[in-house]
Amino acid sequence: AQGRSFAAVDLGATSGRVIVGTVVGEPGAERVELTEVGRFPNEPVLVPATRGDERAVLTWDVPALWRGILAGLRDAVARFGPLAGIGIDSWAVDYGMVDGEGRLLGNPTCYRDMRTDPVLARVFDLVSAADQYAVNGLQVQPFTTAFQLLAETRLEQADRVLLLPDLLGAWLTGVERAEITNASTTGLLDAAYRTWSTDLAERLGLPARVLPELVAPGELLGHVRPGLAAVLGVPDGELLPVWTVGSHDTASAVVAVPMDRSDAAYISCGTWSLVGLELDEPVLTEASRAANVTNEAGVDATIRYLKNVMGLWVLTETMRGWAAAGREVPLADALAQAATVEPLRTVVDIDHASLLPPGDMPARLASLARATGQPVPETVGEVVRCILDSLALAYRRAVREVSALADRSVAVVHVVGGGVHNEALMQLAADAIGVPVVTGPAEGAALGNVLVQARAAGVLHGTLGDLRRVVERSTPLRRYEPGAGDVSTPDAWDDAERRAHP
Ligand code: LFR
Repeated sequence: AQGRSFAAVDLGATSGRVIVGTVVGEPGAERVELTEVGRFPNEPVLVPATRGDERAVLTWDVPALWRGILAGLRDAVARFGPLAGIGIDSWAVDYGMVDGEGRLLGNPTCYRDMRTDPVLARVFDLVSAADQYAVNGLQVQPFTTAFQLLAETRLEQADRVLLLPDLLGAWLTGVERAEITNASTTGLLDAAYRTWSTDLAERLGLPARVLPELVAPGELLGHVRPGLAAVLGVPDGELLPVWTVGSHDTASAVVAVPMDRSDAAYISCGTWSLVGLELDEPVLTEASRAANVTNEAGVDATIRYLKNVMGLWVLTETMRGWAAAGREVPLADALAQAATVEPLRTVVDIDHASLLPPGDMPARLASLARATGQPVPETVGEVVRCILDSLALAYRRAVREVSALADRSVAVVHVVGGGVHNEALMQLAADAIGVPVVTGPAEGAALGNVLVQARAAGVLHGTLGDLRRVVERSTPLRRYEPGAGDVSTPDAWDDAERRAHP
C-alpha cells in the first residue's frame, strides 16, 4: 500500500489515538481501511496555580500526549511506511502559548477548569452578546478560547497562541499556523468571512498579534523535521508530509458523516454530543443566538450549525467516580441494569452548567432531580437510565431547534463517534427524535481526518459528497427505527421535556 496510508492523530478529552487509514480499491470504488496503531489515556491533572494561591488548575499533560503520538507514529511508520501523510485533530478551544522562539510557556489549561467564571461576568459589558454573535456566530460557552485568554495571567509573555493541534503540528514541522475549523471555536473568527476579526479581538482587549496566520484544511502544513523523522524511523532523505485537516475533531467527524440528502442531521457522539446540520451559510439571527446554536467552520467552506449536548462525559465521569470510590461497575453491567429501569423515570437538563466540571455526577443529577420534583436516581441502573434518557431528550430538543432555526426539515439522523456502540442510547435517540437513526462510523474523526489528507495528497478526489461515498463503502452502517424501543410515544417525550425543563 505504498503511498496510500495516512496517519490520523485524533485526540479526545479522555483518550488519544493514532489511526492509520489506508486507501484501497479501484478509482471510483475506493475504501479506507482503518488500523489503530496507538491509544493512550488523556486526563487533565490538577496542578497548583501559584505560590500564594490555594487554587489548583486543571491542566493538560501535553508531554504525555506527545509521547503517545510519537509512539503511535513510530509504529505507523514501521508497519505502513512510507506514509503519505500525517494529520492532527483534537477537541477544540484549548491552546498553548509559545514565546518568540516557539517554546511552550507552561502546560495548556483544560477547558473544564472554572477560571473563566469571573470573565463571563464582564465579557458582555466589553462587547454585547449580540455584537459578538453577529461576527463570530459562536455559541456562548464558559470555555471559549477568547474567554480563556481574558483569564490568562501571562498573555503578554506570549508571542503566539496555538490551538492544540496547531501546537503539535508546529512541533512536528516547525510551521506555526491556525487551522480554520478549530479557529472558529476561539470566538475571534469572523463566521462569514473566515478571517480573524481583529476588531472583535481589540474590543475585547485581546492582542491580535498572538493570532497566527490562518490555513484551510487540506493544505500541506510542512514536512516532519529531519531530526524527528529519524526518531520516527523514517529512512534518511524520505519526506513525511503533515497535511492540515479539519483539526477540530468535530469538523473531521462531520466529514465522515455519510449523509446523502439535505434533510439529514448528525450527532457526533463522543465525550460531547454535537447535534446539528451542515449548511452553506451561517445563521446569525437573534433567535439563533438566543438558542445558543453555534456556527462553526466546516471543511470545504461549510458551516457546522450545531448545539453542544453535554454528551457521554456525564456517563464516563459517573463511572470514573464509582471506580474511584471502590465500586467499579463494568459498562455493560451498568447498561444492562439501566435497561430494567422504568423509562423516563427521571429526566434532567443534561446541559446544566453543574455537569461541566469533573466531580460527583450522581450527586449533581440528584440535585437536578430534586429541583424539578422527580425521583432521585439511587441505584446504578437508575443513574445510568437517567443519563441516557436525558441525553436522548436533549438530542430531540437540539434537532428541533436547529431544524426550526435553519428552516430545514430533518428526516434522518446520522450518528458517528464512539457513542454508536451504546445501542441503548441509539434506540432512545431514534425514539425521542422520531426519525430513523443511522449509526457509523465509530471512528468518525479519524476517518474524516484521513479522507481530507488523502484528497490533499491527490489519492482521493471530489467533493465532501464524494468523500462520504467512500465512508459508506468503508463502514457498516446500522439503522434504528423510531418506535422500536421501550419509550415510543411522542407524548411520553413531551411530558419528559416538561419535567426536565419546568
Ligand atoms: C468535541 C469538542 C466539541 C467542543 C468541545 C470542547 O470533542 O471538540 O466540539 O465544543 O470538544 O473543545
